[in-house]
Amino acid sequence: MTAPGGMRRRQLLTAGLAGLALVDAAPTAALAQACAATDSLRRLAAQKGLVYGTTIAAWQILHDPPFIRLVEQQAGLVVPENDMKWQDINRGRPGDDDYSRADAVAGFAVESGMALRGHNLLWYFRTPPWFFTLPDRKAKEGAVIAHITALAGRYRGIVHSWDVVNEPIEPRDGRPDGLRKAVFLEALGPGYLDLAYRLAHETDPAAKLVVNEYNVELDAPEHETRRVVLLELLQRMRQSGTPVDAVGIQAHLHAVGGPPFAADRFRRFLADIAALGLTIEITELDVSDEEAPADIARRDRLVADTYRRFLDVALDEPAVKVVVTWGLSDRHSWIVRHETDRSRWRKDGLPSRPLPFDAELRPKPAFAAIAEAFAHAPARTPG
Ligand code: 9MR
Repeated sequence: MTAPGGMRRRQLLTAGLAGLALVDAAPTAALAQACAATDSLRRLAAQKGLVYGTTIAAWQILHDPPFIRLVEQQAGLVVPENDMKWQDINRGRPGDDDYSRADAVAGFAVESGMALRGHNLLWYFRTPPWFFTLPDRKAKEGAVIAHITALAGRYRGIVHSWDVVNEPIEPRDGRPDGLRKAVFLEALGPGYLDLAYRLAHETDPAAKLVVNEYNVELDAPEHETRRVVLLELLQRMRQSGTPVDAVGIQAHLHAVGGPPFAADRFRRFLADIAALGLTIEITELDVSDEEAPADIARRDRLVADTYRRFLDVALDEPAVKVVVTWGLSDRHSWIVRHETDRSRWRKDGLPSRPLPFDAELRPKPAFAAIAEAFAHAPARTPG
């Protein structure tokens, strides 16, 4: 990693943690035992030229030291689950930005020698409410430019890859180009993508620029359409010289229910992305168990098998360079927190178990499945 341009590394950490009481606690005996018995996903991934990472949050750095120690043991990369989203940085009026949580995550990554993913510069779903009330196109373009310049500029030189535009496609919206009819497209037209990627590149030339998308891995007409539309978008971006380096595949999977994994089509899809000269990052992998049986051993087995089936195919593609799980322990997961659609909650009210470590930070079969997938993956050039 090169030296940061926006802020000095030490400044990032101290600025982010300023004013907040830093809790520190000795590791529990149980955690120490589990860690000793557990190889690290970071090391297994690195042996194959892969980077393994997880989400974290600033409040976890401050208030959950045992979890953070597990992150330091297991992950080579972190991504703020929410702390860099526009609406999380700006909770008030234009310009009234609070980067303290984002700074804390970035500072933690730097201090721990981990790579940092930037998530994200633009996402229709987390745009501050005032943006929608700006009077005209010029004002909206100005706000987008100011936001990207400020956010990408602040962490210049320390971000491994930026999700520049999160979730830009939605074929169901009916446009011939498959783009999502949402705030930025409506305000600035389809050219907003080129504007965002060019500006991100100018602001932080070292960061890889990613198009991050979901629902592109199953054997279902909707997923097939999304694969086609996403490839077409990437082709257009390559042809027009829009600076894009990688595709982020979120991969929020389900252990039971819904369409099956489209192993062969997904394999071809990854090869098609690679043929465009792009790398691939698995950016938000988790496995929800809402329709799996209550019995924990059976449930954990089904979740683990889902991780393994998916990763075995994904990691066969040498353009895949990064695997991020959307959380590391069931202690901190959007699925367990019920931030998913109500239809996706377990009917029996039992807590979900979607991640490699349980809520007590003990490794689960999902951990072993990911470890084995890394161990069996072909080696690749790091990217
Ligand atoms: O996990 C995130 C959850 O805590 C937030 O409430 C939600 C809205 O900001 O975003 C979740 O993360 C999403 C990610 O940023 C983009 N892809 C889908 C993820 C799950 O909704």
